[in-house]
Amino acid sequence: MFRVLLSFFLVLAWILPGQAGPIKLSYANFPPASTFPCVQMERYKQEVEKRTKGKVIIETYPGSTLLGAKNMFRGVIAGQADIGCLVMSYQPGVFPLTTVAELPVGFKSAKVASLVLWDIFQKYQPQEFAKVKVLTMFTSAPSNLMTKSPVKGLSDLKGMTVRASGAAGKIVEILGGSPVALPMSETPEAIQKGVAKGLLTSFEVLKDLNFAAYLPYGTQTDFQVYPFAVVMNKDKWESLPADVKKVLEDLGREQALWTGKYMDEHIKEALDYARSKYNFQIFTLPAEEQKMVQDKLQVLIESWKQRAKDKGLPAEQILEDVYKLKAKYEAMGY
Ligand code: 3IO
Repeated sequence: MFRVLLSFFLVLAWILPGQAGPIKLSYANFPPASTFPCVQMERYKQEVEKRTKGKVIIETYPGSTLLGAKNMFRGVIAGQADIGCLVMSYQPGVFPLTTVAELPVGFKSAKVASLVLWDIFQKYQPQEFAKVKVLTMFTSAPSNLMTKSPVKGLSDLKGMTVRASGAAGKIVEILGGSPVALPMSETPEAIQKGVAKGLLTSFEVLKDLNFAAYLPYGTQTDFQVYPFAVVMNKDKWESLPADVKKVLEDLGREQALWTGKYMDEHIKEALDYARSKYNFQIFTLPAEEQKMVQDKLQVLIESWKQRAKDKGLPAEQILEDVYKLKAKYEAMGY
């Protein structure tokens, strides 16, 4: 009798944790906790936990502690993390459709670019994300140069090693610099060791990764944005109850907008910090060079179109939608 009871309780103890108690989800991120992809991750965690009334708990892993930048997508597909945050620009060729968002189409804010990216994703439901559930997407703010020595014109950029990935790397190359393609998580070391003498990304890293201490000069170029996706393991997604799925579905666009807004506002704060603490100085390219740069960068749009067409995507239509959505959100005052 005792043995029967014992095995009964053992079986119960084995079953119960799977039934009761909150659903725990791990969320991996590649850059340090101070950076905007991790700030949005903490906000996402809080909102999900609040809206599911504690039914879901998200455990966050910033700083590549669970998955790094380069194995984020694979790792989430394989189930090493339930959720992961990735940058499409870090894996050339893997995201032929959503890399439309990293083209130099003249985005002026992260808010507009993030909403455009989300809408394009929703409309085209690209095959490149078929193996995961996409929870949200957003972008960095338009990229600017941060450098060890001032870049007041294109001649100053000649041969300069500049950390930039994806389309940003191609921009550096087209303009005569020498791109160093590394994810943001490996950039502080590259800058400190002098492997790269500059950086092409949004200005908020001056504060969040303290790059202002190493790179006291800026050039306002507003080139392109880096597109991000937050993805969930598909089996994990399918295992979630309907009410939890609804909370996550409802949060997708809202999170894109929140993150874009946070990014745009945080940049002002970071620039104030860099100016007052490190006397950070910003230059702009001469007007005639700005025009020339715009013309030279058109080749990126053409080559994206060709690659997209090769993959059977309606490239012209996608690009037209990008311009239309951008104009729409700009007119709405975003
Ligand atoms: C970025 C990535 C990680 C942390 C902060 C960041 N700010 C802008 C980006 C965009 C990006 O992916 C990159 O590599 O510049």
